[in-house]
Amino acid sequence: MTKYSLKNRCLLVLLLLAVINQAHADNGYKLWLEYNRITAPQQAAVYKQQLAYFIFPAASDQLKAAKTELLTGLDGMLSFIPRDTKAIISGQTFIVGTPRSLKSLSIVVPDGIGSEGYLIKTTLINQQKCTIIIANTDVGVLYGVFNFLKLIQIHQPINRLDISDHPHIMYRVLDHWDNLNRSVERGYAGSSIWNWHKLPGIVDQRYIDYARANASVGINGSVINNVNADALILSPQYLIKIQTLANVFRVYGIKIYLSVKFSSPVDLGGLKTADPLDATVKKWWADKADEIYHYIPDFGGFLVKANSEGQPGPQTYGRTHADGANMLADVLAPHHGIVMWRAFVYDNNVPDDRSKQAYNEFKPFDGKFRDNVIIQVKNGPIDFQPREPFHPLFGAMPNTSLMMEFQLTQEYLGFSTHLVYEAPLFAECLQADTYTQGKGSTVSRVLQGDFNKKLITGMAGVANIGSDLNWCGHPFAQANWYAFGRMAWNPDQSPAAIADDWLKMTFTNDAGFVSPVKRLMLESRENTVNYMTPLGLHHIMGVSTHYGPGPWVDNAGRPDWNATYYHKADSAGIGFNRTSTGSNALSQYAPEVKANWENLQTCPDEYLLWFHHLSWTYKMRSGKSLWDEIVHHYYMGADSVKQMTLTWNKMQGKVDAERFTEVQQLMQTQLAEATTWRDACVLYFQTFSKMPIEAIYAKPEHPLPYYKGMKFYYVPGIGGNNYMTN
Ligand code: GCW
Repeated sequence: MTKYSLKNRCLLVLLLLAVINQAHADNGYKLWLEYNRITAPQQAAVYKQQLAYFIFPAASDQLKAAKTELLTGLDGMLSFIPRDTKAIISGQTFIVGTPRSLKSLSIVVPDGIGSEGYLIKTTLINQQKCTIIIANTDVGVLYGVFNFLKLIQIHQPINRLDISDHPHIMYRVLDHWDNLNRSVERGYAGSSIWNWHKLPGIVDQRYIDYARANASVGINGSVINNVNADALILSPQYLIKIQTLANVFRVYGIKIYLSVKFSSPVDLGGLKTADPLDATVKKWWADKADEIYHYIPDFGGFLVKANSEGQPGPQTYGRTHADGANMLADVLAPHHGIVMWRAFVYDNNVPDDRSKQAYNEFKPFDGKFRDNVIIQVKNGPIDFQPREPFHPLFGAMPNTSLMMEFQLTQEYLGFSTHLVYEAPLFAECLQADTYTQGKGSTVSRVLQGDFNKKLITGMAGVANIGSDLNWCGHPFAQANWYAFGRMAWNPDQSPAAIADDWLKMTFTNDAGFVSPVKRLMLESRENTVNYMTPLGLHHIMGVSTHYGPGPWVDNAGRPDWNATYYHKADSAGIGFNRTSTGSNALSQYAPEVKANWENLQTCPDEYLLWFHHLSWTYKMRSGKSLWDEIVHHYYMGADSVKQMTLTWNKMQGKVDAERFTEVQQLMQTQLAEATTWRDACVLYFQTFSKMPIEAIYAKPEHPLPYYKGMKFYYVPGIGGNNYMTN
């Protein structure tokens, strides 16, 4: 007893506590596939009883992956592995597979599930009660297994199941803006996860875990390189590296796509031109396609940014977007590949409102693209702003396949220090009514091909993934990757239901945590709109870096990169007049939408300054003047971050200490940055309004020159050794 002094004993206790604490530490690497142990003994016992035996023959790589996942999940949650059986033991057996893999059981998959759907059902087989997870294909089984595991992750009963599900969108892809030097354009979570130098020899476990996470939400494609593409990606040296990635991804039902530089025949092939109508150019691309498919037989296709922000394209050679896209489509068609051609085009030499240019350039080509071309359109007509109205191209090209491009990486949403759950932003756009086919023609229905079944359908998310331990920089940014996958699978799912699942899978099922934090997530995007760009303001961030406020920016490289181009604040008022007395961008929408947004009585406050230039004293619905309303929104936004910190502080002890502290610190940073946004914008706009900030609000901490003079060095996301400041 006397062997240890009191001091030593105290040290031992401290050490033990540290070890226990360590056991609860969680760096977030496992994402929503934590498979947390179910600690309530009775609940665990019920699951174990129901899952005691299984029949899961797994011959293919995909089925093997599904089986491994299932066992990993059950082991993690229940600390138990089911036993293989041949005979069904009633009420205690589950059966997993396809009609082919389960041939001895004569399983029938119901109609409508398609090639990627699945059925999870409690049923009778040979008069014995069992649970089946079945699909037409191995990848369908994989999706079914992930969803079955989810039921247990979120503590659902599994004794009376009848779930049949299938994707509503065909191409569900992540777009990585990753450069070959491992910098990530607009990436805020470290460097690229593709370790090009070590490929093809070294298969990083991250590639596998990335693929697992994607498959768990149904993402079936990955564009692995930046749309500002390097032609080298098509060289044999890189194709062999890409082959290794493709081999990993294939097991999880994910196809690889490449962003290609339109001038590759010149840059890489040494040709004199990249004119899409030139025979040698066509041959170069056809040979290149054959070469790619030699390495990667199930290669998905190309993503192209053409004639946009300095990238080459068919217009460089006097040709059209259709000429360029169709030429590439023709070389991919024999291999069943597709072309995703971006509509993100605008040109400062075109003397028209930037928001109108994509529509003007693409609408005339409706019906002119090959069947394996899909036009990738950003959710709004400018550029992933905290809030934009839906892009007028949705519904406007009924004879062309259109896919959605959302941005998961928070280029305009506070990078990876701000907690912004993006599903409400996605849903707002997806549920917007385009009226292009009458009332109810929502963006979601347009994307699902409801108005032309022959089309191919897709949704892309610009990835927020990097080499950070927790993948996305902010523990809550993982929710945006997760939500994107869920909404690409079914665009009509609710942000609240997705947040609920994600919180339970990622953190805990404790209702005392899930319910307040879910509310916090659901409000977070609106908070950010309020402290950055309320009432329809947009594009007022720092130049180039896009970090922090920059409403004063008026000397950027191009006029349409200036903040002043967008807010048009002057002594008379503020806002961009896009009505028929202004740029008339509204004419690009269906008459019902145009009428609604053109009329100040019906235009929602959210879009007010996007479409209208109004006087500072304009009387808002609230009764306040426009100026007071702007100020109110900025203060409300920053204050809501303060509220968020208070809610989070109460969560201490409900989640692991590591992530609790990390989020707590991130929120303090967010609060400071939100306050900067508020003060800088209010002070700047006040130089035009000349109206006071109501006395109920705290005075900005510093005068305007202080904010204008803020310098930020080596801001992440702009690549290479670029050293740009605001
Ligand atoms: O939002 C802008 C970004 C660019 C990006 C471009 C695009 C990849 O600031 O960094 O380039 O959009 O979507 O092509």
